[in-house]
Amino acid sequence: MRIFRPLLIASSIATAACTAYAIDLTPRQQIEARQSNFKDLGGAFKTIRDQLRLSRPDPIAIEQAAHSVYEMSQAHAMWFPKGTGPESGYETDAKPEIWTDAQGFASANQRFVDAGAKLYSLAQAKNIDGLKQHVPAVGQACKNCHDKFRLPQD
Ligand code: ASC
Repeated sequence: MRIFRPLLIASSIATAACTAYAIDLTPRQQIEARQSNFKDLGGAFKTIRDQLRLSRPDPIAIEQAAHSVYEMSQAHAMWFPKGTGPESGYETDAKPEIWTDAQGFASANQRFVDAGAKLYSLAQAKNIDGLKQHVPAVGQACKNCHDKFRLPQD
């Protein structure tokens, strides 16, 4: 076991460093990270939609993208710490309602959490027909939140 101890310690330090980093982001860094995460999320969802349009969708590509969507669906409520709305003075489409209607935001979030989990489980099962049926529900979960909590897009 001794051989492995340095590795364990190294990985604990790395974990602690990452945690500290996430907590120490400034509002501006937090907003930029959030915007970049949403681009990744949109990209992963697009990969799935594009694959499902092909005559022979690639189940591995779908599963990888669905895993990304799933992970981001689990994490994304944490991308909105207090102080990262328009009051920060930085450019953001996040509406103040995210924080003033925390319950509404939590329930919109939960809808996406559920849709993301189902998406990933269908992808793991390589259930192409099930995915085709479920993808619109995922899009609706995105839209539901955007309609209430994101500034209208031009
Ligand atoms: C996407 C994406 C969104 C949602 C939304 C669904 O692919 O980037 O924001 O789907 O358009 O209505």
